Amino acid sequence: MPDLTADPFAAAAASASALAQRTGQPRHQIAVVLGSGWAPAADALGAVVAEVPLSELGGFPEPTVAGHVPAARSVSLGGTPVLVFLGRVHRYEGHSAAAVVHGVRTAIAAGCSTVVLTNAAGGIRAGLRPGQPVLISDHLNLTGSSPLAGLPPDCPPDRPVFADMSEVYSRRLRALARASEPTLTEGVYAAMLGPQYETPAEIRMLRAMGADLVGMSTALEAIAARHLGAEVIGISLVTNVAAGLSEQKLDHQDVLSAGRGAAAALGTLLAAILTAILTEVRQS
Ligand code: 8IG
Repeated sequence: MPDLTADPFAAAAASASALAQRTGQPRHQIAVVLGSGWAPAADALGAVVAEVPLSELGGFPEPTVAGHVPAARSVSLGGTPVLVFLGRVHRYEGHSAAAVVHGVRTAIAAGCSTVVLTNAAGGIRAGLRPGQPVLISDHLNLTGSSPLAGLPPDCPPDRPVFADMSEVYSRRLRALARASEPTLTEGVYAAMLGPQYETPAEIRMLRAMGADLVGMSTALEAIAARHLGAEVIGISLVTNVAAGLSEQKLDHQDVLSAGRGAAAALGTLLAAILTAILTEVRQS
């Protein structure tokens, strides 16, 4: 198994080859990363072809939470192989940026040209309410890290580390998503390192910087996917109003229960968006 730091792309290719072997699917077309609260949506994404624990693919960090086995699921959505990650790891857990984006790099090595990133987030913009899905229009990477920092020269060849980020979240895919779900609004996602939630002063700062949503994931994966030329779409589930914008204190359990309430609708939404994307691919 190639080392994640020495050559993350060789590591991703090795994981993709293990994935093909264990799922029986030589290629996948779309990758979906399910964030907090989104796991129940997995069952709406198509018939399960295979489910593989990430520990069998190499390069993924060992799970830290007992009883929870992170896995990748291969599903067939109307015959198209879709790769679904039933969870992710974060920088705040102590993982490197390379480890955080290993799933996305593996998916792209496995053939995915589209990456769908989901997360749970705090709502900063007035009017965003818990339970509401929001299409990510752009991000502020405030994590202080990048998956492109420290890459060996020419690794991979023909991919500049000074990657263009002028359209991280595809206009084309966002238009397709809005066409299939006209009530979807869009917002700018601020990615923080975490794991603590923000102070009210930090939320005022983020709002002044143009953020509508705040969370602790997604941006690094989106950067890694764009660096490799994949098209990206991101969806946040608002699970709480950001700090200082309501009377309530932020509590992880409240955040989780807001997610549970929205779970069924999220599956329907995600399946509709994937179907719209795939229909477009077939017609073109
Ligand atoms: I869910 O309010 C969720 N994740 N940083 N702030 C940050 N991350 C979050 C929040 C939030 N809510």
